[in-house]
Amino acid sequence: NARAHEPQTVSILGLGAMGTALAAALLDRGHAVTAWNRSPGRGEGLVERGAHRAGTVAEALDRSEVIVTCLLRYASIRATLDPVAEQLRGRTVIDLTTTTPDEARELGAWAAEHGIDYLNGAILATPPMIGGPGAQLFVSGASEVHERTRPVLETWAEIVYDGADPGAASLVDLAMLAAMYQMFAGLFHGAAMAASAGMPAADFAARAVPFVAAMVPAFARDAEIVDGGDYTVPGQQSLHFSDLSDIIRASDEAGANSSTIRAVQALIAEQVGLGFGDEGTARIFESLRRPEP
Ligand code: FVH
Repeated sequence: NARAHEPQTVSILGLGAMGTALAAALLDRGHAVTAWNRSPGRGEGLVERGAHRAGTVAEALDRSEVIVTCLLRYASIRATLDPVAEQLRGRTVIDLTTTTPDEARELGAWAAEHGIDYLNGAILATPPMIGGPGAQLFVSGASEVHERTRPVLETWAEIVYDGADPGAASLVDLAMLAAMYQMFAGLFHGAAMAASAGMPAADFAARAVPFVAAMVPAFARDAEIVDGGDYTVPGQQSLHFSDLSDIIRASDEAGANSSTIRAVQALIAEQVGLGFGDEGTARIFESLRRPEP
């Protein structure tokens, strides 16, 4: 429980929507915050709530042992931290910018080279959710750094520690976002098909949301089959039975863009073509675990 810990001193670099929310949550819990942003006019209200506004990155670093970066992309982290690498020696950087796993690993190697403790974090929340229920933060990097910074991390969200590989938190974050975006693309495709008959998207949503919500938990069983590696487990729908050509024809007849459903059909066809048509649909995983043929 973050409230049970001593107040910490934290510098936040990057006062976009997320950086501002992170700083505000720290202030709410009594931590001392120094805030810096590349351009003026961001981080509204933080000074009034008690934050110190640093005019330079160097000044922000001077004031805290723990430095949080919440910037836009990997290049912006390096542009901000490279010039102050020596000043960061012996300090701790928690990077909450969205990065790929390899970018996080590269940043970890850069930090180690300069004697900087580093933790990678991936936020699964919108700015208004920070500090409230439902916000999650995946972190990875040295367990000692994770343990030591936990009072700060818990100010923002529920923490899931993904282990010592700095890239791990980014990998799980982006894997979950990949799943989410593809699920939404499927829903929009369904709405586009229904729209051809004049159905408003809201009406489609009212019927599709409960259906999809009821189907999603089945993924947990599919996942067990994937982990077991035996796709012949009884009770599954077979790949032969999962032919999607009716759906594709209906989509074409509706004049909708059928590319998303064709992509799923291609994954099924790949496994059927390899002779696995009698096995369960969870075998689609085998088409997805490698690059496209
Ligand atoms: N907002 C959200 O819902 C998502 C939730 C999931 C995680 N993301 C990630 O958080 C990072 C920051 O997102 P953000 O929402 O705060 O983004 P912006 O409001 O656009 O602010 C961007 C800040 O980055 C600064 N910045 C950009 N480029 C540079 C640079 N080259 N050097 C220094 N700072 C830079 C920018 O500064 P300025 O443009 O105001 O000067 C803002 O402070 C992000 O990785 C999300 O993927 C948020």
